Amino acid sequence: MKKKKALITGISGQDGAYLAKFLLEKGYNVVGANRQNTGSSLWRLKELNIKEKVKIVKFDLLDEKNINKIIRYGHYDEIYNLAAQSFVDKSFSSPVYTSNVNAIGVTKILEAIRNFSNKTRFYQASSSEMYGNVKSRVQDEKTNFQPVSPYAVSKLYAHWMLNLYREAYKLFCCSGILFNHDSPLRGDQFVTQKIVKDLVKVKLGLLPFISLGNIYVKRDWGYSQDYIEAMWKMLQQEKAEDFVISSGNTRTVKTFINKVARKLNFKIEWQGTGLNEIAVNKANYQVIVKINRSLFRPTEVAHTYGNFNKARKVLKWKPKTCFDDLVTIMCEAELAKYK
Ligand code: F7E
Repeated sequence: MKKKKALITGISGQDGAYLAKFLLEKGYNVVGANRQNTGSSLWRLKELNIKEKVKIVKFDLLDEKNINKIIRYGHYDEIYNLAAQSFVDKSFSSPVYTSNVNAIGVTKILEAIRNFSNKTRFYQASSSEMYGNVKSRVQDEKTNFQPVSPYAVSKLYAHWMLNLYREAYKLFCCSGILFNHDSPLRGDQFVTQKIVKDLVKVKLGLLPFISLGNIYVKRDWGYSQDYIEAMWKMLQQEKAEDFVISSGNTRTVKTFINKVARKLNFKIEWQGTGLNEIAVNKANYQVIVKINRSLFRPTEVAHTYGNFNKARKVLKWKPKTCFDDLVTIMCEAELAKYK
């Protein structure tokens, strides 16, 4: 049987790397699309021992000609668009760039598929951020969107555009509304990896304390490796649809800190409130967590909590890794770097 061929944009990111490994194991011919042509951005592929197995092509979501060329001549069975300006905080300082990449860039891909490769199945990485400050406690595919960041607005634009192309041109395209998902390959700028890395440094005496923003927001956190399987499953269905992919649980950033601290054998005590809240290491009364006003976002999603029932029923998907295991996996991977 002919090998399936897939293009993964954002191959250098956490999900891109795990998805590439997953598809290679399924026997796909995997092409990775990357903005930079340099090897250093591909460290995650190296870490997973797949760098030599993936062909890399230069791809830029700002460049329509480049997108048309890659999609027209690539003859892909499946395209996974994981490339994005994915930092919510950065989207407040770079709203135009964020929109060009996350919103208009996706329209360029949809146009290229429609014009040159209309049998290609397309997966778009949508985000739970799109729900914003919606009132409902739990969010699913029918929940209204109320975005509260330029990032969320840009992702919502792409989500609606994809829905339009599916309806108007009968393209096979799916939007995966993924809730936060992390792993040892997560970038340092995201809160889970920042907490793990910095608290390990504090433990080893390499950093006095860690600074954080709003620790009372709640997030539905899952494990990236579980979530990429759902992306693939969406493209194997008879009918193209959108799916919420989540853990079905929600916790505060503070709970994440407490779990990591316990895992690293810190006994901590929280003192104070608001910007003066601190966590103290009870062994030596050193302050190890401080709150920093500059790390708060202008507007913030208070809580995310996803209902993945549709994915459970249609895709036969459910998360395999619980919150505690995610914390353990991330802490152990970080500690192993110092051994
Ligand atoms: O923040 C709070 C912060 O940056 C989580 C992306 O993959 O998931 C991710 O977006 C929460 C936020 O992820 C710090 O305010 C407190 O409420 O890890 P994060 P995110 O913004 O939720 C969604 C689903 C995506 O689609 C995105 O692409 O933690 N927080 N203190 C902090 N966050 C950071 N980064 N740094 C802090 O010091």
